[in-house]
Amino acid sequence: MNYSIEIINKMSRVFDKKPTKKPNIINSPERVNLLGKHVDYIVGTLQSATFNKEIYLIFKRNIRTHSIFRVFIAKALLCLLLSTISCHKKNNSAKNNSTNKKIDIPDGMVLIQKGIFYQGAIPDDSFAMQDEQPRHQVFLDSFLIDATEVTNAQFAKFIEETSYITVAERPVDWKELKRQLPNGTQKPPDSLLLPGSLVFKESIDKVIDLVNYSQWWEWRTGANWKHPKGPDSDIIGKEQYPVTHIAYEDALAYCRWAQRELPTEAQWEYAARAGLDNAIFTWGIDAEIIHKYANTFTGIFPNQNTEKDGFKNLAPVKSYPPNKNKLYDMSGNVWEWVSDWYDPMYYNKKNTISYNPQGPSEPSNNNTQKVIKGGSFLCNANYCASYRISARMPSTLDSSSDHKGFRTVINLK
Ligand SMILES: [Ca+2]
Ligand SMILES: [Ca+2]
Repeated sequence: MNYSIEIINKMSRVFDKKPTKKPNIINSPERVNLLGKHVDYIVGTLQSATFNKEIYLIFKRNIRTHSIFRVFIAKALLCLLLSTISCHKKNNSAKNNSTNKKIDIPDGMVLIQKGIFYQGAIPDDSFAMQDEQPRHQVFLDSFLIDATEVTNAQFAKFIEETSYITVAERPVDWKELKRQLPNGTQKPPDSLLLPGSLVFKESIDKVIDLVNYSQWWEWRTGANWKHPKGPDSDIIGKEQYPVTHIAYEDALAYCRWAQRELPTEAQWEYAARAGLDNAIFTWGIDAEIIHKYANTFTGIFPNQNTEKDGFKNLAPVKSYPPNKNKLYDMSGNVWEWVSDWYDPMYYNKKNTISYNPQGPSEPSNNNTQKVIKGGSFLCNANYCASYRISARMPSTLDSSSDHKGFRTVINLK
């Protein structure tokens, strides 16, 4: 069975429903995954402002004190004002105190207080895609979230206790793959369905065009979380690196074991924004200082990596300053699964405030993909620029690669 790049691209257009305001998005491995990650192998080888803005009442009165009576009225109003504010603060404090007393925050997690924020791209974000707009108000209850991406050490503990086998360590499920392919696609030889995962090629001499993503993505037999670059690689000494090659069900399995959940997209974005209402990035709006705050692809993607941020590949978690919520690597390093189904038109349906939104109730148009957030060490301004807070990318559930991981939450309500 031979697939030409043209056929693959044609199939890609059929499967891909994501609006493409910018053609550069096309290099994403998730595009590859739209065809089924294994097909790529076949191709590649055969060819608020938080407004937790609690709304403080501000009483403004111009009281002129020309008479004793007016002075009396002024004092009475002042007392009323002070007692009101005092009462409000007491209630707020009591809530926080009682919340803090009740909540046992596990090591490595951060409490995100309930609040309201604008989800989606700010109007001035020139990189914003159609599916990030319009931004809309969302209210969220308090929750706990991992300060870092889940690390190899954390995932290893899960594996040790459960003997769980990740999707990338299992033979390719032809029935599942077939479901993602055009009718009539013939089953490839079993030798092509051995366990493996997608790996970014680190040495690329020449890039013919930026549409042909098979130039830098490769299906590698034997690649998985313990062997990120293939059978000859390992994670020894990389315990504090984010775990990779995680498919959606792998992330869910870890969450069940840890008694956690994946964040919703709204939770992830609220936590990443950390009250910076008009920011594009977790550190503000200045794209020129990205190398100080996130592990991305500095230089010209995909073969001229300047390593200006200090890392050509993955970085250990906490290698860069946290955002204002004390969360690390919400921008870059590895993509992070969230629990929402991907629907490119989802934000268009938002014309009132949403309360704890969970995303679409079901996949749209048989588009069985979940959202991933934050971009990775492969994101670059001349391509996906998905290290922006509001950026969203669809990913098929069985897809895994060496730049995709996750973090977890504990819902408090
Ligand atoms: Ca980098
Ligand atoms: Ca990340």
